[in-house]
Amino acid sequence: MSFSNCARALRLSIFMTFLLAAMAGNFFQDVDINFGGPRAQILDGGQVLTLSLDNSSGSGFQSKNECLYGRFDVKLKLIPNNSAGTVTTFYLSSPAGPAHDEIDFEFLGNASGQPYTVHTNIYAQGKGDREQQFRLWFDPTSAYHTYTILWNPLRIIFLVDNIPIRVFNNYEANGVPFLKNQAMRVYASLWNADDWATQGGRVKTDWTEAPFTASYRNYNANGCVVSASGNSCNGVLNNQPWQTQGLDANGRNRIRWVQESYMIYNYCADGKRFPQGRPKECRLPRF
Ligand SMILES: *[C@@H]1O[C@H](CO)[C@@H](O)[C@H](O)[C@H]1NC(C)=O
Ligand SMILES: *[C@@H]1O[C@H](CO)[C@@H](O)[C@H](O)[C@H]1NC(C)=O
Ligand SMILES: CC(=O)N[C@H]1CO[C@H](CO)[C@@H](O)[C@@H]1O
Repeated sequence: MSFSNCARALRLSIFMTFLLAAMAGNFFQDVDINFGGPRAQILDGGQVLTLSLDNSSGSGFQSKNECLYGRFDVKLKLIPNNSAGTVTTFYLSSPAGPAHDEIDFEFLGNASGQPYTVHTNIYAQGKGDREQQFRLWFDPTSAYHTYTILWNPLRIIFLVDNIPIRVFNNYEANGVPFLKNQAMRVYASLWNADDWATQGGRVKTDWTEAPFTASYRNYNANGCVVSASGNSCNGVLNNQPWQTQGLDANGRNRIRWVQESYMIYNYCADGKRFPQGRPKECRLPRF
């Protein structure tokens, strides 16, 4: 191979490596450990991040970037065996404050052999109270599965292995606040919540089994990054599929299947909680 071919091959391979890194995400480049110090570990050259919890602290990470809209994917393998009392999370949040926005995926642990609960919630301008909970159709502790938060100007979609489980439509025109003015960071954490998480707080964390560990990989944030130099989407919001994504007929069939078979709590169906009437979005089309 001549020198110039070689240089070209080298340039090409550097370019390909960069391209793959940009597509696959790399925890060293994309996130900061924000609590728990050495309980959070980045492994395999940035491909895997483990969080652990012991009797003195949990741990967590946050994205370096803040986004206004995006598609955020991660593969997650939850704590095996007895995870009672623990909560593992993957969520978006704007800075804390009385009008903050937040989109939550929380995984509530359980005693060995008992099912995890997937807890979801959405805070718009400081107000949450929009919980929906699900069981999973697989064991989330035996292998990695993909959990996705998709957030565009039209709706928010929660997906598990690319199957939509929940949609929150933009019903601003009907007076329901939507998340559209505040950029958010991605967060993930593992912490002790044995005062409420498992079977209403009756089953406590068994510290003799600590440390508890959950593993994340294939983190991929594809969003409009907001920084001092502007917005990376430059106001263009239709050049990538996620930016206008909704549910097609297949997606609607799948979300119906999930909600009929695996939803275990829906705030919209909790009449006791809303004696003055259910929230407005609950009276509008679900997807
Ligand atoms: C925490 O766990 C360690 C190791 O098992 C143990 O030595 C220590 O006493 C525990 N601390 C508390 C506050 O329970
Ligand atoms: C744990 O298992 C019990 C019994 O199957 C179930 O009622 C509960 O919803 C499960 N999840 C949590 C987080 O408690
Ligand atoms: C430490 C422990 O109890 N590990 C067990 C967790 O559960 C798997 C099967 O679900 C067992 O193979 C491990 O021995």
